Amino acid sequence: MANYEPTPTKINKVLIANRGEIAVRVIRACRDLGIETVAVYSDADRAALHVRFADEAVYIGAPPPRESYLKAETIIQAAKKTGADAIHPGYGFLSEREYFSQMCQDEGIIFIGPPPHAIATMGDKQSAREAVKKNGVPVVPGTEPGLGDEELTHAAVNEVGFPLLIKATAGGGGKGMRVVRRAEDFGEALASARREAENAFGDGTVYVEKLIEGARHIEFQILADMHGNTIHCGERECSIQRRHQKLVEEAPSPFMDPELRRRMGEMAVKAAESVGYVNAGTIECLVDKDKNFYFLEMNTRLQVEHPVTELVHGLDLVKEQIRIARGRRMGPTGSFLEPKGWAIECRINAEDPYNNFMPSIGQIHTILVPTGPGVRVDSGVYRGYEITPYYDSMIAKLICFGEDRAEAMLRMRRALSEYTIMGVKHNIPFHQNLLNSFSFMAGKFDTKWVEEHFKMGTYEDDPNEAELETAAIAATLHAHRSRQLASQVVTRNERDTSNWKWMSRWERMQR
Ligand code: MV4
Repeated sequence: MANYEPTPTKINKVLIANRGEIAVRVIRACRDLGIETVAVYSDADRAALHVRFADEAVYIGAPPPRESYLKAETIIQAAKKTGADAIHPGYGFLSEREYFSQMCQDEGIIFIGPPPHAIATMGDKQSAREAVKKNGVPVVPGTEPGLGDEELTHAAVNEVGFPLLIKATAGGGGKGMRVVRRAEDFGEALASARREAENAFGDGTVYVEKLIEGARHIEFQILADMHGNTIHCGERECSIQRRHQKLVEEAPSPFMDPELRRRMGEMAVKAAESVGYVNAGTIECLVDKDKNFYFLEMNTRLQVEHPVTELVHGLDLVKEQIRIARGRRMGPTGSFLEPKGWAIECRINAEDPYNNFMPSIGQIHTILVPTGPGVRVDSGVYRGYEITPYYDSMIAKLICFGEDRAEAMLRMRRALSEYTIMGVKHNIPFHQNLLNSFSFMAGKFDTKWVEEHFKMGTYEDDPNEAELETAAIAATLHAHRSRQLASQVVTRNERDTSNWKWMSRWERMQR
């Protein structure tokens, strides 16, 4: 199906069309493979780590993405000028633009990612639904493409039923989504979803799905080469999120069992095959309490959270991407890889968890980065680095590995307590609170849990630890006072429990 030339081609130099930690990550894989690298940078990134680590760097414009990292033509020219024979798009920016994959192909530059048609089909949420459905993949019951307002309303009321969800066809990130619980609210919700989609994507097309409540967000990593091999590399649990921003991911999912993994993995491979997918991709699924699962969408790029998969499957996904793009057979064989051990990733954002996750800018004047057994840090910052308002607030990913979930969590607690960042506010205290939360420890959470049940500085989800409440209140007061004293310093989580206490809670919970 793939219309790529499957004879191996050389890649001697890669241009990375991205910035920050992911650009650094890709440069590292290239270095490991002996491939030269070209960074691109905006005015805001002159002193960025990806510029320092690459062999060459090309200036591409002003800080706003539209004037630099989204300028496809300028980036292609930079590749030609430096003699790069391939482009890695990272995530975000141009990574899921069909035209960029096509432009690379037209210019004889290897795009380290999927072919244009796979990006296009999966980018349109309705054509994605139709494509995978034809291949026997379960989707949430919903409406067909091409319905006008009247037909859509009729189908919503008479076929889908309530509660339901209106979604934007061009969707993503929850934009243009509306929950509707009563027939009389449908008309208004439809109009406002259309308006929002039109504003966000320039396309007001929407469709309707049955609302799946209390579900978990579980995604499968896919690798496909040009020789017809498509495999999955297990799942990631991504339910710990806030306003469609993931905060913590883990692999495997605490909710998974081998039989469910086998069935969902098979489904994920079929979904990727339905569009002739090539390279790395992710199948996003919803899984309800009864373990019914549904395809939601496919992300046609390398994801932020790919390291947790790398750690439990012992592979380097960026190396595999490059190998696949060269027309080689992928490294891993067999259609299934069993996870070994446990990995958790905390996204370290320059956001204040005590103030509604408000983004913070400024200079990092002090930074101590954790290391030690089972700790990996993928970061784009260093001492003296200036965090600007132009890009997203994620400054690093802290990824911990252990033999089992408890060891991974204990190492994460250790690493979080070592991590010192001063000069900007950051969300390390959020992660520390989360790792002490009973629901998180028990793996009992869904996609709404952080927004609706988790509270900073309390253990209120914990029925057995009422005695810690007082300490928690004292710590909150202390934190508040300290913030008044030094507004750009986030205080440590002073009421942090000892590992002995943590382990005894863990053991109580396993019963
Ligand atoms: C859903 C859903 C419930 N039912 N579809 C959110 C963005 C897009 N990726 C799909 N999303 C959802 N689709 C049906 N039929 C709930 C969500 C959803 C969600 C999904 C994954 C991760 C976080 C989420 C947070 C809120 C809603």
